[in-house]
Amino acid sequence: MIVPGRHRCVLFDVDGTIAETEGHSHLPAFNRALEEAGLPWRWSRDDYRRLLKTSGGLERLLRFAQESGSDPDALRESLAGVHKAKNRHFAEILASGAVPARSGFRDLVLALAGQGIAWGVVTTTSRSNWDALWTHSLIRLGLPAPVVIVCGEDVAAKKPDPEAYEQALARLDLAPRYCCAIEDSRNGLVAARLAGLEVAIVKSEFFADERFDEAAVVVDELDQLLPLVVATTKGERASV
Ligand code: XBP
Ligand code: MG
Repeated sequence: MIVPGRHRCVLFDVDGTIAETEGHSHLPAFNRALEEAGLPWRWSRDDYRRLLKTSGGLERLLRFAQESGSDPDALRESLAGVHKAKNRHFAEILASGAVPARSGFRDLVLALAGQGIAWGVVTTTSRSNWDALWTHSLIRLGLPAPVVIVCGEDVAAKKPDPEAYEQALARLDLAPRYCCAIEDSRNGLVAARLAGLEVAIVKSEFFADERFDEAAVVVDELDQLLPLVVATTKGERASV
């Protein structure tokens, strides 16, 4: 699926793909922000697994409000405040160094770089969350910087809409056949496929049981993509 000689850039999703941010940081950050706001809602891991079907933290809060019998429109302003506080807590958790990159991420990006393949970021999380992950977990890995970064604020429609991937391709000025995507969720898979990209799925904590039929390959860890990329440098078949 990763094709040296053709592919110029591998586009990485962030949450769940580069790092297990959802359970380790977004979920506790949501619960801290809800408590701080004086709301009675607390989310368990099972609640959060279900709520994650909705991309976007604010959208997730609005959905929960509706499910709880509240009027989401009446709560939009206060929930926007809760969401902002959630991202502040998220940054604090990241600053404690508690959320490393997933196993194999560093080696994979370096192996790609060794073949002249750049990497980029296509996420529908907030830019501040990407910045926190980069600053507190990724920068120390000594990687080349991503050549494109698309975040939630850059798009009108979040995954599974293809807009974020289409925007990345437009900024790179590349047709889909010159790139591929690595995702962990069905929403991300659908977004990338609708933008015309081949997709590798790396299973993550909350999405491991989703349907990934349209993926070119499904692995448990990023490490499993590495030998296939390295093999291609030895002149073997250039396809993962
Ligand atoms: C990420 C999301 C985000 C995060 C929370 O989607 O859905 O909403 O869970 O971030 P993907 P925000 O991994 O598919 O890009 O609160 O900043 O939205
Ligand atoms: Mg994800």
